[in-house]
Amino acid sequence: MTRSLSLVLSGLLAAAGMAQAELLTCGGAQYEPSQYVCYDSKFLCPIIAGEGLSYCSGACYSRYMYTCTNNALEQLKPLASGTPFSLIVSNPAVMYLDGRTVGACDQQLNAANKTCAYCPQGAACPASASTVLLAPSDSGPVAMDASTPGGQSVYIDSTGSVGYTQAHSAMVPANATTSGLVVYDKGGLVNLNSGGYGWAACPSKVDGKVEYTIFAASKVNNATLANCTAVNLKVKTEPKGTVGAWQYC
Ligand SMILES: *[C@@H]1O[C@H](CO)[C@@H](O)[C@H](O)[C@H]1NC(C)=O
Ligand SMILES: *[C@@H]1O[C@H](CO)[C@@H](O)[C@H](O)[C@H]1NC(C)=O
Ligand SMILES: *[C@@H]1O[C@H](CO)[C@@H](O)[C@H](O)[C@H]1NC(C)=O
Ligand SMILES: CC(=O)N[C@H]1CO[C@H](CO)[C@@H](O)[C@@H]1O
Repeated sequence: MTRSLSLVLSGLLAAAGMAQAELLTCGGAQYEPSQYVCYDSKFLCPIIAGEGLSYCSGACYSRYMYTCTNNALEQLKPLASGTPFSLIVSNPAVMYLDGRTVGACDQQLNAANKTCAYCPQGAACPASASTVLLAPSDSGPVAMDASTPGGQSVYIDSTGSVGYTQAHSAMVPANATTSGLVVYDKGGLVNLNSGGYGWAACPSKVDGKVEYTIFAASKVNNATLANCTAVNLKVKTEPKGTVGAWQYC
C-alpha cells in the first residue's frame, strides 16, 4: 500500500525505476516478490499460476496435489471413482479469470461456464445442463457426467486442447491421450503428462468477444501458448447422483 502510494506521488521516478524490479531478501538470497515467496525468512518457493507454492520441511509443493501433515509431504487422495466434480479456474493474480467455472462446449473446455448440451425428447433430462465431470477408475479416463449411453471420455489432443468424445463414439483424435489425468480430493485436476507445465487459459476472439479455452501446457506447446495465462484447475466435488447433461456437444 505504502509502496504503490509513493509510486503515484513520484510518477517519473517510478517510471524510470520500473524496469529494475525491487528485490527482497530471503535468508542469503535476493528475490523478486512477483516470482517467489519467502518462508521462515529463509526458504524460497516459486509463484506458479499466480500463487506461491506451499512449503513443507524443505520442499515447495502444490496444494493442488499435496498436503503437509506433521511436517511431512503427503499426496492428496484421488477422488473416488465415479464421483461427480466441477472445475474452478484459479489464478489469484489475474482477477478476471480467478474463480471462473469451467464449461464444456464445442468439444473443448472453456473458462466461461459455457455449457453446450443436448437432450433428446422423452429422455430423462436434467432441468438445466451444467458442466460436471466424473472421477476416473484406476485405469479409466476422466469422463463427462453425461447420461448418454457409452458416456463421453475426456482427452488431451496433440495441440494441448482438452476435449471430450462425441456421444456414441469412443474415437479420440490422432495422438490424443485419455490417460494421466488425476482428480485430487480437496485439490486440483492434475495432468501428469505435462512435465510440470500445468494448465493455461488461452484467449481467442469469438463473435468479437474474447473467450478463454483451457489448454494442457507442455514443453512442446508452451511457446505457442505465449499469450495464455497459467492457471490451476480446482476440483469442486458435486453431490452424489448429480447428472450434468444428457450429452455434451
Ligand atoms: C454455471 O452455469 C450453470 C448452468 O449451466 C449454473 O447453474 C451455475 O450457477 C453457473 N455457475 C456460476 C458460478 O455462475
Ligand atoms: C501424430 O504423431 C505422429 C508421430 O509423432 C506424427 O507423425 C503425426 O503427424 C501426429 N498427428 C497429429 C494429428 O498430430
Ligand atoms: C500474442 O499476441 C500478440 C499481440 O496480440 C501477437 O502479435 C502474437 O502473435 C501472439 N502470439 C501467439 C503465440 O499467439
Ligand atoms: C502458458 C504457460 O504455461 N507458459 C509457461 C511456459 O513456460 C515458462 C517457463 O518455462 C513459464 O514461465 C510460462 O508460464
